[in-house]
Amino acid sequence: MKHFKRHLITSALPYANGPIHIGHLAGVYIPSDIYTRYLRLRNKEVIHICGSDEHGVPITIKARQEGLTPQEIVDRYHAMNKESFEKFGITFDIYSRTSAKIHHETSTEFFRKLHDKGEFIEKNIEQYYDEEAQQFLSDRYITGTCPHCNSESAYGDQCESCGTSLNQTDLVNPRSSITGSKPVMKKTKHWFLPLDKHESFLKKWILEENKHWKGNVYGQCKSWLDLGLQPRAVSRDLSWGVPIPLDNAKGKVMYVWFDAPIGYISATKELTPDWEKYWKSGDTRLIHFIGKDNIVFHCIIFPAMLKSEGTFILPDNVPANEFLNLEGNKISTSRNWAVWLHEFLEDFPGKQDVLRYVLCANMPETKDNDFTWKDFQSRNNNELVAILGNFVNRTIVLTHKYFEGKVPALEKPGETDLEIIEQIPLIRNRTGENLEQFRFRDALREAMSLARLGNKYLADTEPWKIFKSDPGRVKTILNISLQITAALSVITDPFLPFTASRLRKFLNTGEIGWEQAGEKEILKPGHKVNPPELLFEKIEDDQIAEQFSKLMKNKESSEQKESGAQPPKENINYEEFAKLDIRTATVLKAERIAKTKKLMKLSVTTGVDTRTVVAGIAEHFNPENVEGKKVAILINLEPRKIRGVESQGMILMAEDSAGKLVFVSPVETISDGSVIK
Ligand code: B3M
Ligand code: ZN
Repeated sequence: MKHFKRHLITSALPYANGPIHIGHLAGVYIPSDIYTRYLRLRNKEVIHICGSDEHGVPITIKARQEGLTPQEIVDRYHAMNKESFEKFGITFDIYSRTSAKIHHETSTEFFRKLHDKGEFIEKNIEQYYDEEAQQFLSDRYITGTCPHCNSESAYGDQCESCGTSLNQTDLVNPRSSITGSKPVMKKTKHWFLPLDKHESFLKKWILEENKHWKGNVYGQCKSWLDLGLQPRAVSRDLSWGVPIPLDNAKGKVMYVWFDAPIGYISATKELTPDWEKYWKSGDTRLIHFIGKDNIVFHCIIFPAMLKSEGTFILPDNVPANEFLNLEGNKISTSRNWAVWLHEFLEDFPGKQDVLRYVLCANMPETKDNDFTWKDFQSRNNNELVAILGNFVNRTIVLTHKYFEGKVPALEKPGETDLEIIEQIPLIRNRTGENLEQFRFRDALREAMSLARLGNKYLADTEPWKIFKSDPGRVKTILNISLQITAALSVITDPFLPFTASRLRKFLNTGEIGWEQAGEKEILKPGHKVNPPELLFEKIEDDQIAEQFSKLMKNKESSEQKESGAQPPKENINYEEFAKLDIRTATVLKAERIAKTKKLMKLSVTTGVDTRTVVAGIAEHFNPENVEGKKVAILINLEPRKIRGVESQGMILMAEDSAGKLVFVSPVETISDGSVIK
């Protein structure tokens, strides 16, 4: 293996168009944070880079929907996401953003260099254009039917239903998401990165030299490479993004996936004047933490960009994760099927480590995995409370009870005691080895096995029963238990940083290094420890039920939004309903009311009488199509003058969310004046 002097860790830059949820955390930021914290504990030179990805079409669409500018949208979510990460103890050395000046400069320079070196090809291509909005439609501005799965909401670049990546011309029945109109084809010029030119290099580099990458990552790269690579457009006709720095490129910006990964470089520049040491020396180990949907960009496209530029290092590893599902369903922002970090913090204040623990234990390392609230509760109650919390609490309480809070001496340890002591460095080592292989779940299991071991040791030796008869033995048992607690404060630190820091507080110690965690007497006899506090508390059934019903409620309201159905009105009682006198009737005559767009004057025979009704239907129907219609009419509505015409009743109509209007009329013939009840 190559010898590296320093580590450059990057975490995918989340789009600043929405908050962060548990899927992001489990897929990217928990593993990258654990890994970085581990390296720091081992005194390695390391920086961890992240920031907001603030360009791209979805941000402009969201801005348009909310009547705000894209900058206002990204300002909001950048601040919000930065805070969520901080509160969850995700320790970036910098959390920058791609709307920053330094990023625009860096990506501009990068683009220009590739252009000047002749690394791009320029092409005039046909693209969909919205004539009403006078705008080219790229990526998510165009929707249509997926040719593979017939989903009607596929985007110009991808179908989210079946995951296929698409070209906009693949879409059946394309529509503009701006105006809903049918787009036309128009010529436009774009710059392309000729990935095909880099294919043989990429094949050798990935398929031969990086066989050690995770199976899911290697597999995805291989299938891309086997399919053969094509030139990829790196510019877009858009106004939001980094402008293409060329004369003949007005109204064009870089494709978001071109500038976003350069964001790692700009953020490093912002962090340190020494940035080139990280990005340009062969003894730096670059590792990208990402989710599986970003694999092609980090393993194929960005490396091709870096290679074309010529002075940068390439990633040594890209330990991408698969997806985390929620209660058996795919996490979805638009359907509000997610657990949002800012909401979790409100509902479970101070329980960040519990979530970190559960997300690490269920990390989708090799395949998609599921988060359930039941599992959250049981891991908290049965593992964190019952094992880790219980062990630490008993150890410290007993130390205070028997030895005034002072670490007792290790007196004449027996064979079983020595075996326990030997286990400490072994467990630490196995935890570290798993982390180095990006096996976070196994690493956590190992770390917890030390707490299990301690818990069992106390249960087997029962020091509380033998203190009177054999205080010397109790000293040994508690010395060892305290050493285990001290080791736990180190090896749980990458996973549970808040808990580890509380452990250090209980133990009255400063930071203990990874190396020290395997030493014999981490805590010296006579060292005074603090009185304990509760480390974890039980989570009750009703808290879990509440979370579950919150999810269900979110789902229902977003389904209503999707179908366009309005939420139900408040209940009324039967008496209130019975007051309505609704009858079947026939429209005899219909005419438009002059000088109005919407109104029509109807003459209706109700079985009781013939009366005049004014209805707002003139935009939807022609009078001749209304005459003779069987309708339902509310006849005891107070008469009202509308545009000089007295309206005596109300014709019942149904209207959908798109504004389509139809008469509510009996399907079978029935005489006029029949009561509807
Ligand atoms: N913003 C995609 C995502 O959040 C993208 C990552 C950029 S990393 C350079 O999935
Ligand atoms: Zn599809």
